[in-house]
Amino acid sequence: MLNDYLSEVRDIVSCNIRDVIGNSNLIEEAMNYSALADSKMIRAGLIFASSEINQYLNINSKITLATSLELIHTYSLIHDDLPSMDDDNFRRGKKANHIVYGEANAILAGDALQSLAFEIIANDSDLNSSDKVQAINLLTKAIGKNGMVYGQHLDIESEKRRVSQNEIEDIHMLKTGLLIECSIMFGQIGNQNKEELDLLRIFGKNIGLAFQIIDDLLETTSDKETLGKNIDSDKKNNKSTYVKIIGAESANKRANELKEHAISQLQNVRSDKVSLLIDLAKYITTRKN
Ligand code: GRG
Repeated sequence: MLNDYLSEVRDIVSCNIRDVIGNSNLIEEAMNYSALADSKMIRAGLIFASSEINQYLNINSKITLATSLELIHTYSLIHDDLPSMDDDNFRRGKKANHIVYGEANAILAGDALQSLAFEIIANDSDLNSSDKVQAINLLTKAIGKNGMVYGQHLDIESEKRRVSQNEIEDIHMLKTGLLIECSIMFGQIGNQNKEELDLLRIFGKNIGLAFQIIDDLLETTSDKETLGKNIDSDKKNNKSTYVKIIGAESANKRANELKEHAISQLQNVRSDKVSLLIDLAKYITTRKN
């Protein structure tokens, strides 16, 4: 059921990614190479599931917002793999972008994916101006100098020293969690109910952190083929990970606590359509890739 749902989301969003990127030059080719590679599109799935609970967004705007977020996520992965970042040569089951297109073009493809993510929100014909400002605000806060980019900086910094559990939670929250939280809030664009928004924000925050803890765990328990990326990356870069700091068992326990805390928020959301969000929260802590 959830697999069918995610597969449908992937089909719809991939189709739009193809349309908005186009294919008329090498940078567009490099953008397509990574954006259309095999991926879970969990963030797009979360946007659709979040919007399901109160239906403020129409289908076109859901597709725009889901595409925008997946473009940003792809940009972050391309840049994350660069020699100056994590220096990885394999991503989404194939050679990393810079291995195929060269470092300069990979940087440019990432940059272009980022600007395109904002362009498609600005050009959406169904969102009103205030919705667009809200979406752009949510996204810039999640990915900018106090969000994902800063998380990446702290992550690189953490290679040189031992960090505490609190510090690693902060890094994970910034680097990965905020974009997942943003997915939940994207699904709520148009909702003015502050109480409901607060509950859903906490839901997003908790599953976002759980997602990265499971990512750390999978690097130690899974294999390159299943994950579609190198499994020795954290070790090679001497990265501080949740598993390294508190051990695999405690990390798994913490991820499950976060999932339960997330799901408990939904009890106070007045909607009978929260089951997809619950299923996605469970999927995040049981996923195999
Ligand atoms: C600005 C030069 C410059 C670089 C920024 C911001 C950044 C680089 C990197 C962000 C940090 C990052 C890549 C976090 C990764 C989080 C994560 C768990 C990625 C994997 O996500 P999945 O499992 O992957 O959803 P798929 O391939 O399924 O989409």
